[in-house]
Amino acid sequence: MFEKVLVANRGEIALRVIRACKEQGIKTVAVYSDVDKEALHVAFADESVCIGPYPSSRSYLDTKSIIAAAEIANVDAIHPGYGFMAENASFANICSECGFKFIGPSAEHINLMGNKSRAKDEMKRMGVPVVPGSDGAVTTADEALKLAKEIGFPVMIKASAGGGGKGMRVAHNEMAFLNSFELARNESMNAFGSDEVYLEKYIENPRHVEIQVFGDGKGKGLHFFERECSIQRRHQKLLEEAPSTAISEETRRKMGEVSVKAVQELKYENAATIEYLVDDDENFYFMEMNTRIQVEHPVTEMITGVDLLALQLKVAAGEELDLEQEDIKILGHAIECRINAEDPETFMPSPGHIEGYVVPGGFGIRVDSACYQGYNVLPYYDSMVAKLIAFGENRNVAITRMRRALDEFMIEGIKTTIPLHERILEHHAFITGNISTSFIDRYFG
Ligand code: MV4
Repeated sequence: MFEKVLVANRGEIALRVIRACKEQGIKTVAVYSDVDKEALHVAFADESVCIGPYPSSRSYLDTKSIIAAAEIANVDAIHPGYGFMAENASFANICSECGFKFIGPSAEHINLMGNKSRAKDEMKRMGVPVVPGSDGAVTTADEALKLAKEIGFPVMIKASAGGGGKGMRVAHNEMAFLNSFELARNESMNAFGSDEVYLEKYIENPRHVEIQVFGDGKGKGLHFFERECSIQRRHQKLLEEAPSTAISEETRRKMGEVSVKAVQELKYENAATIEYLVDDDENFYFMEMNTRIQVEHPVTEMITGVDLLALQLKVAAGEELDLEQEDIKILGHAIECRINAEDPETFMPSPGHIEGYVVPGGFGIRVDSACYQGYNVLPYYDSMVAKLIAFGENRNVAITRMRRALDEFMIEGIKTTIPLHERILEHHAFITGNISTSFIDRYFG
């Protein structure tokens, strides 16, 4: 096992990594920007190194500073968490070249899955169902229109370099298509520096269901069932749960099977999430493969009882993946509420000083947060202040427990989305599991 790991992140995920390291007897090194010296990840780590000023480009996204910190502290490995460096293939490469194990997949796998059109082709080749559409990228408007007519309207135009909803357009008919096509190409060029796009049949009102997977890099793969992430606003997830209310045992088995097959064939190493769109008939279609540990990983940990961060460290250190698919079972139901420092009505950021902070607890409750009373929520970083996770033997128990915990949670001095979560959890459509990606727009828009 590693002796010392550098955590190239901040906030709750930095704490999550440090906690996993501590439990395996691994020393930890925190890195921080000058505005983060009061942050809890600095206090929790064995050592810390300041890597620059607050613009992320000069600290948490600065490869040279992070590598210099790793050299100074003499670590064996670097954990990127999520966001920042987590899906940066060049960073993963430089880590290896400098003799630091990147705790994640190979740069090649990050690269492959970063190109959404290539990722889709590769998945299709491995027998994973994909949305009908163009095979690979389309370049000319003539070719695109011809293809769109073959696919049938409505059609979606997606940026190859996109993901997470950026550079996407829907065209409902032939009239609107060419304009949407040009808009999508321009948007994509401006956002990603590439105007490569591909086409797909548009799936109305889908659900977002994703499979947690793991590979040992030598052809062994495992899945940890699904997470339902349909409750989103502008592609930001608000609440996630596991298992999904949308799929039958049969679909669950199929989604797990094809996902594991892909991981095995790719010889993928470490944690990943395979995202699918699911329609009302439970057809599922590959959307994206995220090559990192995700924000919502705790719901999977709670329903399976497996520490996914510990598993990341073990696999990266070259230890055997001593777990078999039959040993991974769904033991109950878990829900995660992402609590953001935002106005719950307008979603405007609400950074500032936390005057009072009382976290909920009790049976089945978990809080992953890097906040404390007196902490200053900074305007420079994302607004998530806590993840509240409730586990119960079934969905109703998890809902009841979450409502009880939201009621206990006191965060004073800033606005938070706690009241929004309370309203979601008492909504009839949510309680009956009747949710899709339109839920927030429809009921809270
Ligand atoms: C789609 C789709 C409908 N049809 N693709 C949004 C994020 C990006 N990863 C893919 N997305 C979508 N792709 C086809 N062919 C609808 C969405 C979509 C969506 C997907 C998941 C969760 C929320 C969403 C909100 C709007 C649109």
